[in-house]
Amino acid sequence: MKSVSAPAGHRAAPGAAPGARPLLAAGLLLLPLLSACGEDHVSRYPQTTFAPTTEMGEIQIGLFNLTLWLGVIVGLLTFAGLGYIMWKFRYRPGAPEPKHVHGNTTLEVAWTLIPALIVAVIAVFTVQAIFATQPPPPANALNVRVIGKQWWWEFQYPVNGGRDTVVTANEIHVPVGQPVHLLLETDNVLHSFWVPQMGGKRDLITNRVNSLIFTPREPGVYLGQCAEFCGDSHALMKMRMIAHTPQGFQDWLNNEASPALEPTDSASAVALGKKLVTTGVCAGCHVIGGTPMVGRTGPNLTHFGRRRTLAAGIVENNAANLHAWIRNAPAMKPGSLMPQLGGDIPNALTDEQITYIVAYLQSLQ
Ligand SMILES: [Cu+2]
Repeated sequence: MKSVSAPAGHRAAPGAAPGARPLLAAGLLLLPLLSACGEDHVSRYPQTTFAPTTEMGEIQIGLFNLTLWLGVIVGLLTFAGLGYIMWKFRYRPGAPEPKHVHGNTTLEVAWTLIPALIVAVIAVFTVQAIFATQPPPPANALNVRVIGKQWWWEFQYPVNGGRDTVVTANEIHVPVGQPVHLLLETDNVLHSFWVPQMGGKRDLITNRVNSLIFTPREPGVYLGQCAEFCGDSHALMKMRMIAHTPQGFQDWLNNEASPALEPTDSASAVALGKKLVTTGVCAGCHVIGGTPMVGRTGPNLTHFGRRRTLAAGIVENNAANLHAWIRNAPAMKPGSLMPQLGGDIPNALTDEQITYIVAYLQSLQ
């Protein structure tokens, strides 16, 4: 084949012959799959489904790989056949006209049976996976009630034999080595719980409790988010799953079950902030254990200072972000039920007052 130079500005990779372009394109298409094998894959793509850490996730990636490779084989065979036929019966000046063929029973039976067989194989493994990933809740499972909100997550843990409940938001803590049984519900629209490395997503449906059971294996922080369009800030409805050692989890749970610490110095910024929070506008929507606050619209803030992020995982939980959030939450999260509280509105909190509130909330460890 005679080599032809590509026009300027329209070259393939340097040194690549024009015939190498289809190969290059195929390589580029396979790149995401190859990058799935890299060491830093999870740090580059924290919501990856290619690095499962539970049995459920492994079963699901197994199904994906099965259908992927069957598809690759069928695709390669089809294009090889197509290429061969196009080459063999290409136009040649003066050649006789090829024989006309109308139907071929053997071929037609073959290309009906083979796909049916492939689909049957996929079906057997899929049905197996459905049963394997939806077992009845094991007796030793940790039950966590998950409630989808617009746009954040509430997590409830029964403690003291079910007499009390630990309520937290946006960061779900679990122990490794123990099955976790999530009881998923919503008090508004549809949402979907999804921490990709833990396995598949499951919907939160109005007037129904769905369940999701998996056993975390590796301690760590896993990113997740709502996977069902649920309104203005659906894309800002993130969460973190923190998998602890069993002892680490118990320590966390014991701390969560205790009331918030009292400010030690009654003249401090923390104490001034506590007064503003517990007697002011915050009390209408939030609860802080150990204070008279009873609001149920917003997240429970009893140990807010320990959370890594705020506003359902969209920004780091630090003083500057918290200040900006309290000042004007809807500016950070469109449609937020938390109203603008500072800035240019009637009866706004002053920046100084917000600084005290931030100090108090950060002290809630
Ligand atoms: Cu949602």
